[in-house]
Amino acid sequence: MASPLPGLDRSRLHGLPQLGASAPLDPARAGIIHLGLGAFHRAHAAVHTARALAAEEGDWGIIGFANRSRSVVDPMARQDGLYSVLELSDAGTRADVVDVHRGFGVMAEDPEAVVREIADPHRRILTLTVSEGGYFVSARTGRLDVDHPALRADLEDPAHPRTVIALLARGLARRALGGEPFAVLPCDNVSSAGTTARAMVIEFLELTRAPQDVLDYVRDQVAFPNAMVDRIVPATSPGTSEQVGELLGRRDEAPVRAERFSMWVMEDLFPAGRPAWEHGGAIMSVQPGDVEKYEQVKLRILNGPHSLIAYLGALDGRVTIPASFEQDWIAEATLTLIRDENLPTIDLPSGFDVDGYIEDLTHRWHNHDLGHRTRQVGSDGSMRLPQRIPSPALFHLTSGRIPAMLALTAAAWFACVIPPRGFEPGEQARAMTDPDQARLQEIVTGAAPTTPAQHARLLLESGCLSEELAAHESFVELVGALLTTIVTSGPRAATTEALAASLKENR
Ligand code: CS2
Repeated sequence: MASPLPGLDRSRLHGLPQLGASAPLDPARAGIIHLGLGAFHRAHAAVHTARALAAEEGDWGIIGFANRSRSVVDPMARQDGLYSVLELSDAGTRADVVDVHRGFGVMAEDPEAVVREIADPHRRILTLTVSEGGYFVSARTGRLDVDHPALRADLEDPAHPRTVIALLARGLARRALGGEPFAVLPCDNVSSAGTTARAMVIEFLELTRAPQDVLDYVRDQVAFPNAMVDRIVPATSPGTSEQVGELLGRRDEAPVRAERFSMWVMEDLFPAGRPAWEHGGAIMSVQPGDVEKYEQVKLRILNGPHSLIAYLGALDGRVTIPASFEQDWIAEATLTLIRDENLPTIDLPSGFDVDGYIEDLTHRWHNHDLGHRTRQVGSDGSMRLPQRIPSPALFHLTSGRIPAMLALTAAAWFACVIPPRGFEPGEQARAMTDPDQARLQEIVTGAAPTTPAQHARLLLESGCLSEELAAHESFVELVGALLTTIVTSGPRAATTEALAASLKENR
């Protein structure tokens, strides 16, 4: 039997391709806190930060907190904070060791540690990847979701915060005592994520009757830059460690895999300083308002259509995004959604090459080596689709046109995750998870609809995408008709029907 590979640690880094500062980073002076230490952060912001540090030194080590699980923090701590990023593209496969993390914790186990870190004047920026649900925005009101049980518990007992919004509020309140400026930089696919996070934190502070000087501090001294983040990062699989082992000759227990493409555009609002991210591949200096335009590009050209590929593909039995996107009918549906329905709703950033972005994207979706799964992209639709469907759909509906590919996205989501009684969506769809699945299922079970069209109506009228959208009868009817076709004749027939109806005038 071959002898096991040596593990990854600082004494064995020599000769490996590395990303990070050449000078040691002092954990006590690490300038960044990250909440949500998962694969995306480690393949995206951490890589850009490590590259920035390689170009220009600074106290920008990262203290990383996982949400609940120890599955990443334990091996990373054992490996001196090191891990590798396996890059898979048709330009080849490579692995680099990233060296930028200097401390670890688990939010659910020790929330007070997060509060302490935020109050520490050496920390100057907090980055966030907590997914759409972590912002606690009500899809109904656009304000803080005060009906959410976890948030309600924090509102009742703000001294023992559990949710990210309450942790931020508590941490910033303590930091206000010293008054050092700070920046909170969200890195999730949420529209105007910085502005949104700021509004939720301030609303939380107001609802919990925070002192005026704390509110003044957060309003005046804490920046919440908006940002657009883009890199496809599938979940790490057991094969990732094997591939890294072959490339680096080391045993890495916490690798991540990603495509080659990576983009990060952010507002340059960092009152306490920042890494030289412009030297680490990020775009910093854009016109005012442009970052939000980049966010819309990302949500409507990539994320929304990505969901459509995942749901149609899963219903067609496809395991991965590339296997799904290489079906002609799925590609046609996706490109019609991008070009005809979503693109006209976007105000493009100045100088942005949208055709180039779309061309790159179709290439990225063909990446078989990456093996991004339809079940992963299709999960958490109840959190993701409210960011992806209602605004562009309303843009057309209010002008009397039918956004049929957006309706198809909703119908295919229902078919996969909250299927009508008696419809079997298949193994890939069954494997999709969603925190709201049981509640949505209950809505339809309780009302016992007799047709797929009634099933779709009940779900839409529950406001699961948006109450405003559910008030458009033509949209509700079309989602019902498309769900009926999926059930009776399959996703391909429903796609043909949607393509024929796309942007027809609604008379
Ligand atoms: C995907 C994103 O799962 C999803 O919803 O659309 O995770 C997507 O891969 C990234 O945003 C790409 O930047």
